[in-house]
Order: sequence, then C-alpha cells, then structure tokens
Amino acid sequence: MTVEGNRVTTIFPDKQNPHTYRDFCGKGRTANRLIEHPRRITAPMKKVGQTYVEASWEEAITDIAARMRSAIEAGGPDAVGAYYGNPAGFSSSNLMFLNGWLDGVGTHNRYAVGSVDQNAVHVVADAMYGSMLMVLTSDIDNCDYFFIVGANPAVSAWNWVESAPGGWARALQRQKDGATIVVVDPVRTESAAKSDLHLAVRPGQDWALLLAMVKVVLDEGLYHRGDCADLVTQLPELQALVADVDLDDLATRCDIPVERIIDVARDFARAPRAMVVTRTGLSLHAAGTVAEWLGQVLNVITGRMDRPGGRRFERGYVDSLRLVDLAGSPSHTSRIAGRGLVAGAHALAELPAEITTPGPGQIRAMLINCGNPVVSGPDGAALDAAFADLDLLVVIDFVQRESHRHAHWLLPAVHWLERDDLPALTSGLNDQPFAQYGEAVVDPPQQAREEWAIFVDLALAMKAPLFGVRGTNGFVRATRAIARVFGRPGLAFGPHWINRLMVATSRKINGRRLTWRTLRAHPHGLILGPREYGHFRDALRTPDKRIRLAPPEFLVRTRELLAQVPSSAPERYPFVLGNQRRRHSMNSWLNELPGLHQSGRTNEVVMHHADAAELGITTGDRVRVCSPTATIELPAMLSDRPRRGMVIVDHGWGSRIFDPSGQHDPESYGANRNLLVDSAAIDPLSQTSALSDVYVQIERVPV
Ligand SMILES: Nc1nc2c(c(=O)[nH]1)N[C@H]1C(S)=C(S)[C@@H](COP(=O)(O)OP(=O)(O)OC[C@H]3O[C@@H](n4cnc5c(=O)[nH]c(N)nc54)[C@H](O)[C@@H]3O)O[C@H]1N2
Ligand SMILES: Nc1nc2c(c(=O)[nH]1)N[C@H]1C(S)=C(S)[C@@H](COP(=O)(O)OP(=O)(O)OC[C@H]3O[C@@H](n4cnc5c(=O)[nH]c(N)nc54)[C@H](O)[C@@H]3O)O[C@H]1N2
Ligand SMILES: [Mo]
Repeated sequence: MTVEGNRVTTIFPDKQNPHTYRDFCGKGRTANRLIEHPRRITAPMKKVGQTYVEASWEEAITDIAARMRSAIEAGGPDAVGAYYGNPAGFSSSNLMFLNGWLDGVGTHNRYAVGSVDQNAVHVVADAMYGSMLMVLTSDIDNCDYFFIVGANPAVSAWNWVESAPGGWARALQRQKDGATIVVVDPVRTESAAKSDLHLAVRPGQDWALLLAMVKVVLDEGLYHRGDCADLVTQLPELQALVADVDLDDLATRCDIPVERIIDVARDFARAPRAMVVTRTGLSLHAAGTVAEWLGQVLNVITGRMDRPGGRRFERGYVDSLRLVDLAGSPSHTSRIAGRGLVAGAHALAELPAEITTPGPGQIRAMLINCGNPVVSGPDGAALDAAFADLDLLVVIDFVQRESHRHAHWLLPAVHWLERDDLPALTSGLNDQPFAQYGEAVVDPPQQAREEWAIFVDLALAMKAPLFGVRGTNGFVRATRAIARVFGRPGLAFGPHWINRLMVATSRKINGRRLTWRTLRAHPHGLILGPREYGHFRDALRTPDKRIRLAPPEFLVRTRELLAQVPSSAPERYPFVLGNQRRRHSMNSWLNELPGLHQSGRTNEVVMHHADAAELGITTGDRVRVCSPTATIELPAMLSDRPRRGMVIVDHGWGSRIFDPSGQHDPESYGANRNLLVDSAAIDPLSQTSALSDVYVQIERVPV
C-alpha cells in the first residue's frame, strides 16, 4: 500500500509475501475505496424518527444493554439473537468474542452464514473425521487429475474454507505440464471453458454422478487397497449401498451418459495423483451434504488423503481442532422447526419465524455482525418484515445495507486495513504452512471500534459474564483500570493477549516453533517450511482414528433420494435458477464501489439463446422472473453458457445502500434473486438453504 497522511492511495499485490503474492482480488484492490466510502458509518448512529443521529459510544452501549436486558427479563436469554456473516471469519477475534458475549448472555438464538454456504463441509467432516473443522487443503502443484465439482475457481479463487492463493493459475500451470482438469457444472463457466472435459450436469444431481463413480471404483476394484483396509471403517456399508444402485438410473438423474461416467471414474481412480474438489455449486442444493460426502468418499477410497497431489492435511501452527473440542459443542433444538445446531448455529431460514412467533424463546432483540442476510439468504422479504417487527436491531458494519434498514443502532466497524490481526486459528486452512501478523496501515475513524471491543463492552454493561465464565468481567475491568493508570492500552485484556498465548504455545512445524519475535520480524509473512504429509491419520478425531466411510444418516438420506423420482421442473415454472459470482463483487458488497462494473451496474437474467428465442426474448429486454415466492424484473442477456432450461441470476444484487443522515436517497443496483427462494427448501442434513433449487417462470415485460 502507498499511504499518504492517513490515506491509502494505491494498493498493489505484495510481491514479497511468499504465500499470497499470486493473488490480487477485487476485495483487496478496492479496499481503500471501502474505507473512504461516501456513506461509511463513522460514529454510532441512533435511530430517531425516520433518520439517524450521531451518539456517543457510552450512550450506545448503555441503551443497547438496557434494551437487551429488558428483553431478557421479559422473555429469557433467548430473547436476544445474533446473525454473523462471511466477513466475521476474516478476523481472528470477531467470532471468538461474539460467542464469548453470547455465552455470557446465555442465548441459543445464534444464526450464521454457514447455512447459506459451507455447512455441508462441517457436517461431513464431523461425521467422517470426527471434527467439523477437519478441512483438507488442495495440493495443487502436485496434482495430475483435477475433478472440480460445483466450483468456478477462475472467478471465485480457490477457496472454500481452505485457501489456496492463485489456485486456478496453478492448476492451469499443471494442465500445461500434462494434468487433466474436469469441471462439473451445469454452466459453461470461465473454468469449464478452460477444462479438458466439461460435464454439464443436471443441477442438484451431482450426488447421482458421484455415487455412480463410487460404484464403478468399488465394483471394478479400482480402490486403494491399503487405505481401504486400514484407514477406514464402514466399507461394507458403502459396498451394500452401491450394490443396490443402478448406473443407468444414476446417469439419467444427472443427465450424463453412463459410458462417460464409467470413463471418468476409471481415469480418476487410475490417475497417479488426483483430487475431487467440491464447493457451493453442491452445497446450496437439497442433496448438498450427500454430494459433499460422496466427493470426500471418492478421495478417500482412491487414496488421495494426505498424499502428494491429493487433499492434504495442514496442521497449522495452532491446533484449532483441539481448541474447538475444548470449547465444547452446545446442543439445542430450535423452538419452531425443531432442528439442532450445525457448527454452533441455527439455520438462517428459521430466523423470521423465530422473531415473529410469540411465546417463550421469541427473539425480540437482534444483532447483525458483518452480514446482509436479507440478500444472502432465502425469502428476504420475510426476514425484512421480521426485522421490522423487532424491539431492537443493532448492526455492526461499514455502511447501512438492505438488511440494516430497520436498525435502531448502526455501529461503526474498523476496516481490516485499520486494525492489527493474527489469523492463527485458521492457519490450518492455508495450503502451505504460513504465518503473518497483519499490521494496521492507517488509523480508523476516531469513533470506529473493532467488533471484539464492542462485544466486551456489551458483556460488561449487561453483566453477562464474558465467555460464560464468572469472574471474567471483573478481571477485564481490572486490566482496563491498570491500563488507564499506567497509560498503556496494551495492558487491557483483548485479543492481543490471546495472540501472544497462541504463538507461545504453538506447535512445532518442520521441527521449529514460531516465536513472536520471528513473526514480527517478517511483516510480509513467512513460510514455516515445506508442505508436510502424513499428519492426517494422527489428527483424526474419531475414537478409533479411522475415517467413517458411510455414516448411517448419509446412507438413509441417499436411499431417500434414490426413492424419489428424478426431479423435473414443476408445471408453470419451467426454468431452474442458477447463480454465478463475479470477479469484482464480493457477495452483496463491492457492487456499489465507484469505478467497478463498467458494463453497467446490475445483475441480469442470463438465458440460453434457444430458450430465449422460444419466448421472443433478446438481450436487453426486460424480463420478469417469477417463483411461487416472489417476482423480480431484470434485463435479459443471451448466452450459450447455461444448460438449456436454466437461467442464471447472480446473487448479491438489489441490496440498497442507505444514507443514515437521511440527506440522500438510497442507492440500488440490480435485483435480489434470493427473494425468489422459498425458505422451506433446505438440505435436511446441513440445514443449508437450497438457494439453487428454485424453479421459475420467465416472461418478457411488454414495453
Ligand atoms: N443464491 C445464492 N445466494 C448466496 C450464495 C450463492 O452462491 N448463491 N452464496 C452464499 C455465500 S457462499 C455467502 S458467504 C453468503 C454471504 O452472506 P453474508 O455474509 O450475510 O453477506 P455479505 O454480502 O457477504 O455481507 C457482508 C457484510 O459485512 C460487511 N463487512 C465487511 N467486512 C466487515 C468487517 O470487517 N466488519 C464488519 N462489521 N462488517 C463487515 C459488508 O459491508 C456487508 O454488509 O451469501 C450466500 N448467498
Ligand atoms: N470474486 C469473488 N470471489 C469470491 C466470492 C465472490 O463473491 N466474488 N465469494 C467467496 C465465497 S464467500 C465463497 S463461499 C467462494 C465460493 O466459491 P465457488 O463455490 O467456486 O463459487 P461460484 O463461483 O459461485 O461457483 C459455483 C459454481 O457452481 C455451479 N453450480 C450451480 N449449481 C450446480 C449444481 O447443481 N451442480 C454443479 N456441479 N455445479 C453447480 C455454478 O454454475 C457455479 O459455476 O468464493 C469466494 N470467492
Ligand atoms: Mo461463502
């Protein structure tokens, strides 16, 4: 970064960063524009009448604490709810302290982005490997055969919980050296266009394709004898399942010729070094968990676990699997839908009813931390109406977006370039042993606060014992007093204490332990040694240290899917609604930053030429997209990329940006395609909304 005064003027990729130098994404490139966003919230804003007025932090915390306490007095701790979105994961302290505060409050009403994103990974990892955090990284530079399912790494970068900087460019490099890339996607995406083989699967039916491949591998004896003998349990149960399935039936379901499936299954199993990579194109469907499971199964039975060119277990310098175990996993059944927690949270789809349905446990006060759930989740209209019904809605963000429109308080967050951070707990998600202490490059606006500090203040003001441990609040107060007396803010308890502790107790990587001094001496980050293999078996958290190949609940669900007739479009709603990401958007943000999206700032309805011709639609026509839940209008864009019968509308658009001072009208670009999604459509195993299982009708809007 070039910094002039307290402003970041230019941003370049850090070529001295040994790990991330290959990547330079839209979010990084535009970071300073977000800092200087003309509508940035720079002080606590309190809703008064129809607009907002600036207030002090003291007033904000006192008022919020008092209103939350009275909600709790009337309805118990569950009267307070919280939702956190994706960016909460890009701060090491945010979620730790959010949960610390919520534990103190004692509420079970926690909702998270995982239920519109990666819950399937957690559910599968927990069932197969014994820890929901046991995520394997892609050993791209050694791979000969990439089988990429429901991912578009050319645009979205190679990450889904794991993180592999420049992953797609590295895979293309392998391809030049002779590796094969297969992309399974109903759309001929940027990634599919560069692949050696594109399988245009029928949306939502990848589980059938993957199950057929597993069957071929098992029936033809193409599996890895050693791993199947001593790394796994439940192989007989898996064999029993595949004995009952019919390849032709599965091929019909996924709409890929059976000979093709047999060929790719053989090629995959015989490739010296190979990996299956699965992403949101699978998880956002009703069969998402089964598909995710079968993708992992293919890796396991063909011997790709923790071997060069396969899916590698990166330990990271902090043993986060153990820390998560120590933190314990609370259990709770939701009041209305009667479902349990996944990765510590309930499904976003359940939130509206939990707010609007009276009775003990009803949410009356809510906090949104780094999220835009009205746009990112299903049936945004229902959630918007529920938010309007709350006694208190508190938002921590940079700007006031769609989900924040009914907020009583808007609290100003500190941008990531304005704060120090050490992403230690997620170090095992890097595809290489890597550590970096990120130092702030500019000062935040005077009134902005890091999320963790807000949660500590709320815990103290609400007399909710932080982390649910009595005595913590007194301790925190004492350290704050000491810090004041000595004039040294660092003496007050905060995440920097935890960072120090995590580094001091970190595990040795390649025989060496990271020290604070080494860490700080490498501001561009440091590689902690070559990639290691062979730690996976030891790290498994199943009691017998073996992979559970066929968890019973997955078998039951698979048999349920097999019993259903192959899905087809319901009458009146002939098109299935797809989704795509753009290089210059990050879910529902970045869209509005000045200078981006030269091609006009909106999402569109991308249709196959032949489908459009039948409806008399051409590029630029306004079309109406109707589902049983809602209707939106957008311009059409003809293309040969989607399968016939599929239309693509990007998510993340149609999120207004408000001016809290009330001087300017809200800005708005495009339309929110998730309004079309019925919140009842859910993957029962991961509780993920089936955001991609929506059927719609398309009609031209008469001019
Ligand atoms: N149809 C469809 N829907 C989808 C998807 C899809 O593929 N198709 N993708 C899903 C996925 S994978 C995801 S991750 C979700 C995203 O869902 P969400 O996380 O709920 O939504 P975002 O649009 O990422 O909104 C993030 C908000 O956090 C704010 N923010 C950014 N950084 C910070 C910070 O440091 N602190 C604070 N306090 N706020 C910050 C931004 O300004 C923005 O308002 O959307 C999901 N929705
Ligand atoms: N530029 C940019 N990068 C991003 C993001 C962003 O918003 N912008 N978001 C980040 C986040 S939060 C995440 S979680 C990751 C997500 O990373 P990815 O999961 O790779 O995200 P997408 O690019 O949406 O790719 C999903 C693909 O699945 C396909 N698909 C849809 N339905 C099906 C199906 O039934 N079967 C199959 N096989 N494919 C299907 C879609 O056509 C699409 O091409 O990306 C991250 N990277
Ligand atoms: Mo995501």
